[in-house]
Amino acid sequence: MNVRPSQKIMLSAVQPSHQLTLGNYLGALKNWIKLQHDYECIFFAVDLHALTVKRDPAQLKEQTYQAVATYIASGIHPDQAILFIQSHVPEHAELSWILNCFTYMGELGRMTQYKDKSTQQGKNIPAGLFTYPVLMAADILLYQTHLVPVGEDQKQHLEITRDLAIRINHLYGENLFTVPEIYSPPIGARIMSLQNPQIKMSKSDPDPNGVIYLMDSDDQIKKKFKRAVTDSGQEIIYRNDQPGIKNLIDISCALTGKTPEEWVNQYRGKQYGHLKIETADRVIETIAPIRSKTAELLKDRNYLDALLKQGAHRAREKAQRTLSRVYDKIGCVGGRY
Ligand code: AQP
Repeated sequence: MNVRPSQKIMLSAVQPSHQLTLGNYLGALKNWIKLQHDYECIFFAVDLHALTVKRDPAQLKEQTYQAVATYIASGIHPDQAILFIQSHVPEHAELSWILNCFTYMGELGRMTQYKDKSTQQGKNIPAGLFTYPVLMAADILLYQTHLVPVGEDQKQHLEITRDLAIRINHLYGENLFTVPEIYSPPIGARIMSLQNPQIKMSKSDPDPNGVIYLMDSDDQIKKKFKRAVTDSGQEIIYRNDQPGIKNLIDISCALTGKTPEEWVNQYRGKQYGHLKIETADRVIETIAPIRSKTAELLKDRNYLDALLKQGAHRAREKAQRTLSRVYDKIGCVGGRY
């Protein structure tokens, strides 16, 4: 069956595990906004995913609202996209259990994010950290999603999602699930920490100086860029063995659409300090309006609650359609929906 682009589903989400970062914006949100007119869009805050690590309940609630407000403040159209909170749609957890029964321990054990996060966790690793990619597969397959825009770090989880869809479709002889495509931006898919350009910029980095949060003040942003770890050379070049400088150029490219060569030419004969200060200015230009719009939206909880309620309702209609087909195909007695 041919599907017109307007009928295709684009879906993506962010964990409200902390305030959103410049990495989340450049690797994910900016692309949601760019692509939103070509798809029917589903965006949500994955609070159940955030539970894989111990959280302060009040903070998790606040950051969940903040994530949704940031989507809108960044440019997602709230009257067009389906916006909701993952735990408001119980079908995610239901499908996740079913998918767990089709997922192999070996494939989950190979996930880089599991290896990294379980090492940080030490003893008593929650099972949820291990099965996280299965819940993510449920998030996506529930809506017969065509396209998932994500940063580089989530590509491996998307591959498992695709494998599961293909495996289950093959077992039940029918296209139960749409096999989703991955969209990762050519630049900006992996923004690195400003303090350690060998690791990605992460919301939950214990060193806040490495992370630009979208709610950071102009002053904080300037200070963080000023302190950014650069390399021992003098020249501004774009090379893997100069990861600190490369990261600053990548940030400028992702913000402006210019190429690394254009920035290198622009900074010929200039010093690292110029690049740091001007990258901070470019970031502030983008982030400051998002920050103030987010703060404004957060003052009106009634508006956000009404929007999220409507979003969950629209999402459940779609989710229940998939889930009832799945129950039927795998042998559970139907009739519930
Ligand atoms: N540094 C990054 N560069 C580019 N894209 C990034 N993303 C995350 N960090 C970067 C993309 O943002 C989307 C939402 O990510 P997530 O919140 O679901 O989980 P994550 O990938 O684990 O993000 P964080 O910031 O590192 O969170 P914590 O510290 O809580 O684990 C995804 O599309 C992701 O690729």
